[in-house]
Amino acid sequence: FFSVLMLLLLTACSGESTGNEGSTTEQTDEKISAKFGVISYLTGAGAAYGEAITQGLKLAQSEINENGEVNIELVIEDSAGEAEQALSASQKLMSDDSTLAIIGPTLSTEFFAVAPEADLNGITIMGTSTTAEGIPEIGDYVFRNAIPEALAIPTAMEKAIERTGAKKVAMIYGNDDVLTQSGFDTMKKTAEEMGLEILTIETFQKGQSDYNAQLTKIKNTNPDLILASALYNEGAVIMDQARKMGIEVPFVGGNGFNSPQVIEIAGDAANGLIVATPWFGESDEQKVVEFNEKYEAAYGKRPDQFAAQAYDALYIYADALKRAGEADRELFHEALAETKDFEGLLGNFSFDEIGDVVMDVKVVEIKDGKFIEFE
Ligand code: 1QQ
Repeated sequence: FFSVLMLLLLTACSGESTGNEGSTTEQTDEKISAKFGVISYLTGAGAAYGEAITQGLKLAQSEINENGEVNIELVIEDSAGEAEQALSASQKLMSDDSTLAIIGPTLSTEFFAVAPEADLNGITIMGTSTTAEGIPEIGDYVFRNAIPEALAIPTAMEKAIERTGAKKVAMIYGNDDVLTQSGFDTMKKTAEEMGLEILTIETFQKGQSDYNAQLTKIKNTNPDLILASALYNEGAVIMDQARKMGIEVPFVGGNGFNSPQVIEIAGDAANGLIVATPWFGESDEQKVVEFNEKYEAAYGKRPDQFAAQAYDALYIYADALKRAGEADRELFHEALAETKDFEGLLGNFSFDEIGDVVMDVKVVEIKDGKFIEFE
């Protein structure tokens, strides 16, 4: 009898979202349920990015659901950092009519494969870590809450140059990844605009383990500073090998370096890395301290930038869902696009008219094995 009653109640509540199996809590009239698809880099060389992102999402999910206004289900798929796998994961998610919107994938390389199709299908998609040039421009349904390299890198470079007085720079970047290529383009343009002398430009590929040839050339040009655009695995090894060769100058890195994995892999060799980020984990701001504590209690480690951005992203989605009033793809899209002055963990957040980020960025450096504020 009870289950029949529940069924009647559910059908009476809404014709929309009856697919929330696993939800045993009582339904109230106002409660909106929604299913979000997540595509994340969970296995392979850059899996720490995806691990942080999904942990940030899950922490936010449990808080949001506990709060009771909306109920969010996350369906998480692994992309392994591969564009093709990300695409098939997204097709699986999109073919489910009850998927309201998508979060991810992790890498810009993957995102450029997935987002055009989501856009074509009228499914909102938001990157929480995708910082290459041109992401929100993919289409009307495409958003991100990660700071674009075009904004982050010049901020980091200006501060680094101002403080070190560097005039001559060497550059190194991965030329087989959308983000590392885009970060390099921004670094080069910024260096030219700042009147810096570019001594040499070196390239590498994903998974490379020996940078001796590139670093020898860089060392011989005697730069004041190195500009590096890399994901954490390659970036950390580059720094490690550079220090072992006696290259002591600071590095300015792109978003790939915003992972504690750089310190984990390179150890002391990571000291002297300068990078821009909206996240400062050592902050004594109440909301940051609380987030650190909750995250550490849940996952046994400190959160990083990627966890923080994903955490905010789900709150931004939940906020849009509330304003949409129901789990409808069109209403959700409209509500999300109107996100303005959202107060998140990372501060005040709005979308601009194309779905790109409007928020502040900080510059941090690695010193004594920690990301500290770069004054
Ligand atoms: C991108 C990035 C990466 C560092 C995400 C993990 O910024 O691919 O756009």
